[in-house]
Amino acid sequence: MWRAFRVVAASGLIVTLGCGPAAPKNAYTLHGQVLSVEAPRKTLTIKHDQIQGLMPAMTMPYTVRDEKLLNGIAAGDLVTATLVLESNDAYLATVTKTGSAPLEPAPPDAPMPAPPAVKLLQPGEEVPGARFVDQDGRARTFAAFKGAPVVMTFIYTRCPLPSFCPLMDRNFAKMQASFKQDPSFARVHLVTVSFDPERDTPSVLKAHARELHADLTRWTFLTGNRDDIERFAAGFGVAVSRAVNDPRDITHNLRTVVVDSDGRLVKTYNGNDWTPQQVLADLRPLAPRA
Ligand SMILES: [Cu+2]
Repeated sequence: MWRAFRVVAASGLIVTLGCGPAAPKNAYTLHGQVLSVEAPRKTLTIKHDQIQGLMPAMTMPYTVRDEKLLNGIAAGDLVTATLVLESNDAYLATVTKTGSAPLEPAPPDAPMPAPPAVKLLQPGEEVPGARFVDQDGRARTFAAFKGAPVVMTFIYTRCPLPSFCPLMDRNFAKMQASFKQDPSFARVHLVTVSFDPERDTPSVLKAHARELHADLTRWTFLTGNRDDIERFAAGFGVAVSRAVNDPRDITHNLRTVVVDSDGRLVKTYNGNDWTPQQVLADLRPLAPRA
């Protein structure tokens, strides 16, 4: 009897899977509350619970490919959504409203320091000095990169979404490959700064660099004192917030900057939709004069 039942159950499972829409391989279910909806950018920010097998509780912006999924979804809605991860992208394939709840006001006594009151650097302005520690544990200053154009971005290695920090890494790896093929980029240096220095220690960054096949003579990974890094990063518009009760819950934006060989800001890219080709075009006029 028991054996027969198991066979039926097993075949029932096969039938269910076989008849459903092709389930994406890397699909995860998330439950959370919508904090904001940005329809023009097909984006909604969701504060969600742990996603089993993928990431801890987190507040993240997620995109949808089908904007109709955002119809009727508003801030405060409780939702269940399907997050699909592809090697180069992440998007929500379903968003289902399950209820709604008042949005939690920010706790009045949140120990989160206000974002450092840092003036946003303008093109032509010199990047302020800052101290870091590199992937080999050596003290580095930003000023030491002077003499070569620099492309710099800000990430954390545990970022779970392929379209965020890991995309910055992939773009940098592509640029590194282009630099090797074109002598006019011979002296350009890549710099990746982690804004999660507690976890991104020099040895973690070193392993990360190895995974990316980074040539450490051309690409430096920096960590250091968290407050110093946040202040430095804020000058470029990088905003990082960490949940009060779970500092692993990092919400962040993306900024990638081009700095000339005199250490002056040339250009800032916001977000994740810049391409290596755009940055190479920015670098061409900066190539060091012979
Ligand atoms: Cu990230």
